[in-house]
Amino acid sequence: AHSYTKYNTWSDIESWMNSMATANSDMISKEVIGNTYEGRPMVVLKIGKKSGSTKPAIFMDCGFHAREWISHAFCQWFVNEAVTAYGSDSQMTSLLDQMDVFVLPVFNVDGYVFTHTNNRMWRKTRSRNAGSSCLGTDPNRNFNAGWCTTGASTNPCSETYCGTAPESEIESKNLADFIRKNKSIIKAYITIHSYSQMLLFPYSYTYELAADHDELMAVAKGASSALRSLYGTVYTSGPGAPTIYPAAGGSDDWAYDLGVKYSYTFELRDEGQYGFLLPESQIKPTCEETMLAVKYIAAHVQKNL
Ligand code: 0X9
Ligand code: ZN
Ligand code: ZN
Repeated sequence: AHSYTKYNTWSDIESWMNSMATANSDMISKEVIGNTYEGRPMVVLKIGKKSGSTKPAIFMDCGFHAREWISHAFCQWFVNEAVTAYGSDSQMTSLLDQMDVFVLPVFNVDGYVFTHTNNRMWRKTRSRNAGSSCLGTDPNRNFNAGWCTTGASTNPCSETYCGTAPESEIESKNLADFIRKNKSIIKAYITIHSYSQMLLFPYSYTYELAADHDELMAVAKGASSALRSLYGTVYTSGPGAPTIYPAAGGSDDWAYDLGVKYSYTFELRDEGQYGFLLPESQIKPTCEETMLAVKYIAAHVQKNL
């Protein structure tokens, strides 16, 4: 059964998405943006007050990397908070009145299933690679942003294999197609990873500063202090390359270069004590503090529409 304070299986997440959409049909609509390599649906939940005209939107995904289970947990938490806080929390109400939030709760569905059934530490997709017995591509090295020029590998057995071309993975292509199709309304792109407690923004494929560096940094610092205000969890903010490591082909850099100015990667708890095996007892505090940071970014985006 589904629980917000447990790491749910794909099957429980799938049923949960259906019940959330059915129970909140005035606020949530479901769209399948394509299927994964193994044929599972990539589901986007559009959350917002229904309106006659097209609304500007924020896009958020979770579960790029299969083993980063706190990421998947956060998207589910966010969807629930959004629908329950609407009408009582003034910021959430104003956000969902003015904007839609597209949430992709599980990007790398095949990988996530594999972490439950075979290998808890799996990271990549599960696609076959020609001429190799190693499976999978790192989806966060598979986007068209300095693709495979730094911090990525051409070896299919590597954890950071960039694939045969940008968007060679069907999951990356499905996401990129959806964002391209909705490019005129998407004002922010947020992608949730773990771990290391960082709030990153472009660029990671180069040390050059983004044109919007100062604003992106100011918003990241504001979001990080909002997060810290709840339990004292310290986040480091900065561009990917100097803050975590240079790594090309990420979805954040790709979305930014496409024109989505507010492009952020969260690296949630912790700093390595448990790493990817973050205990379920930390789901609630991690999600509650992260909500404050995401809402801070959303408020800034809204203010600048
Ligand atoms: O390496 C990554 O893809 C991310 N770290 S993780 O430990 N979750 O794998 C960081 C992504 C930062 N952004 C880019 N490299 N574009
Ligand atoms: Zn990751
Ligand atoms: Zn709450």
